[in-house]
Amino acid sequence: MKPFKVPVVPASTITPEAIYQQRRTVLKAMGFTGLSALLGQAFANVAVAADGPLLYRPASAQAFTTSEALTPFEHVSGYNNFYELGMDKSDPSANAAQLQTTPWSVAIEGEVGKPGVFTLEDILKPHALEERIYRLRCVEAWSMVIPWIGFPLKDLLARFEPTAKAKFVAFESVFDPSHLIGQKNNTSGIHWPYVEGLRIDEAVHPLTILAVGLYGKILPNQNGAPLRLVVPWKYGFKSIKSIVKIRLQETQPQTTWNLLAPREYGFYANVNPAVDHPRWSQQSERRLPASLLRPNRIPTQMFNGYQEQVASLYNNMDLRVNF
Ligand SMILES: Nc1nc2c(c(=O)[nH]1)N[C@H]1C(S)=C(S)[C@@H](COP(=O)(O)O)O[C@H]1N2
Ligand SMILES: [Mo]
Repeated sequence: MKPFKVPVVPASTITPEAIYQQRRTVLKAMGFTGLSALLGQAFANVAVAADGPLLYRPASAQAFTTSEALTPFEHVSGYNNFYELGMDKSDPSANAAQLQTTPWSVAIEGEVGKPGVFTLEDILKPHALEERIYRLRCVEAWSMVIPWIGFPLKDLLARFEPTAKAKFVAFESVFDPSHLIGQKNNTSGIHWPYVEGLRIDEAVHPLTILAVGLYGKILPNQNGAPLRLVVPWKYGFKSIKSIVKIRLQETQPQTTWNLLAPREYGFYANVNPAVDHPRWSQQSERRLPASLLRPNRIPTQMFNGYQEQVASLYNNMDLRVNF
């Protein structure tokens, strides 16, 4: 990450989330569940429709949602880190058209019984979509609350039959330097493609999802269309965007920010207010939308507030060493 800057984010204006909230209430009242078959159908549209609504069910458990105020759509889709599309927060939305999402395929490799290269449609078809309202805490000390639409990574991995040697999952983002400005003129110093990884128990945790949408619609390109990881108890950089490869393996994968600055960004990257970044405190965060006049600074929670769900994954680990 670049050195911490105080961004100036305009105050919230009238946004689609009011409409979204209304629609959600209606869907919930209708008991919008048990639609797996229909959802499979709906996927015919996912790959082709640019902006269509998605069919999904509400979060299936209390831990998968929050009553905190949602970050307005304009901020979720206009204030982004996606270095393939540029380094400033406004670059990814401005350059979103550079990301070519059709056709899209995902390679599943390594320690699996059924490896292969699959079209996006084949990847998505069996999965019912669910809303997950998660906090997203960037290592740069800002945060949002985002209503994702997705499905558990666990369910996808199971289809490809991981072997006993599958101890880690490695992910790779799109590589398209002829279109993506950040890869064409590499000013970030990132060694492309962007790569990330999880331990297998983290990957199959019920909170870990692959997202295909947010605010009830297909993911905007700048948020990592057509398929991105969301791991809500870890710093945002773990939630790799625009995934083209998933590899199960025995060894711990290399990860982009750790390669770039190993003393600043670890493999685990669990949100932890007690372990500061070498260049800034992690004790609090700016909940967006925020501004200079209304900084909206709130305390950062251990594991981003998901302690009850995930602390046991790290029982015997020193989180200062494994940061
Ligand atoms: N491929 C890729 N994935 C990425 C990034 C990136 O630059 N490239 N940035 C990460 C960071 S630092 C954050 S905070 C989140 C931001 O996700 P959002 O823009 O959807 O809020 O994406 C993460 N995933
Ligand atoms: Mo981030």
